[in-house]
Amino acid sequence: MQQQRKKIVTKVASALAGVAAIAGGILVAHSQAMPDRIKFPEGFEKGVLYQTVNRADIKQFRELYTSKSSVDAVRSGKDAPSGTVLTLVQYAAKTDDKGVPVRGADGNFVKGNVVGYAVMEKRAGWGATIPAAWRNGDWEYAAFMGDKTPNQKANANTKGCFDCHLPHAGQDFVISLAGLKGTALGAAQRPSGPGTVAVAEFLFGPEKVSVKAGQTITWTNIDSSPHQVTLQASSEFRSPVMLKGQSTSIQFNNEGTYGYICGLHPGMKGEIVVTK
Ligand code: HEC
Ligand SMILES: [Cu+2]
Repeated sequence: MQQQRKKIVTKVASALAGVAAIAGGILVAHSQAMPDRIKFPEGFEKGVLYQTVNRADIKQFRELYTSKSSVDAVRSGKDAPSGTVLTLVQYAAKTDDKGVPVRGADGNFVKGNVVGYAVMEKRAGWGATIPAAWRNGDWEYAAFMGDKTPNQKANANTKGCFDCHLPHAGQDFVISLAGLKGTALGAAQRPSGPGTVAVAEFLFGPEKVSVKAGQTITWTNIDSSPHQVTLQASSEFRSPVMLKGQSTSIQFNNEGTYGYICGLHPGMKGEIVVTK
């Protein structure tokens, strides 16, 4: 065990040698301390199931849990209190013989095996040990395998977790905050017509849109999962996170081809072609 841990730490240290100047020993110390800091949240399922997600992009069904006291605090307008644990359970979605996820009567994907758990825990003071460049307040991250043992590989590089949640600083780094608050919007209408793109089932539709310079494209999110238009132009541009029913518009003034992805689900891709 001791030896195994030493090996992992060495590997992290060398893989991240390039950023050592900024992060220094802190990063290694953090990775090393990581698996001990967050324990598997036994009994999480006795808390509140505050959101489910059909992850069509990776064929998973997800359940998000936290304690009643944390839900109550957030719903009364406070930040998630110290001691809050958010548990995300990842199930493989059952698929038909064509590999398409099967849906139950409620419209959700049907659960297969648990493939892993992702956990966020917040404790006063924890943020101080995380390099300021990617700190998420006092949140810490950990991943567990389907059998609840630590996911060593993911835990050796939790920087990836911090990086992806960092743009959500405005909502306490909790991407599913609307679900936690109970403010997620209801039914959303699929938009149609020129210059509109629907974001549904983890796809941009149509995936490719052509417009004349000066025109505006409007994206509307139909999914209960949040999405975000992220243009990969000369400098990255991220739209606000769109909850169900929300829209975002971008005016394209310059000719060219603009590839974009979802900032939350990088596997989602689209393209805008702007002509004269
Ligand atoms: C590619 C971006 C990305 C990375 C990397 C990432 N997450 Fe997330 N995370 C999300 C999104 C998007 C959600 C919202 C739920 C969903 O769509 O599955 C989320 C939700 C969560 C939640 C539920 C609370 C919340 O913020 O909504 C937890 C807990 C969580 N992630 C933990 C982790 C852990 C632990 C890691 C690293 C092992 C990690 N995440 C890495 C994008 C990411
Ligand atoms: Cu998305």
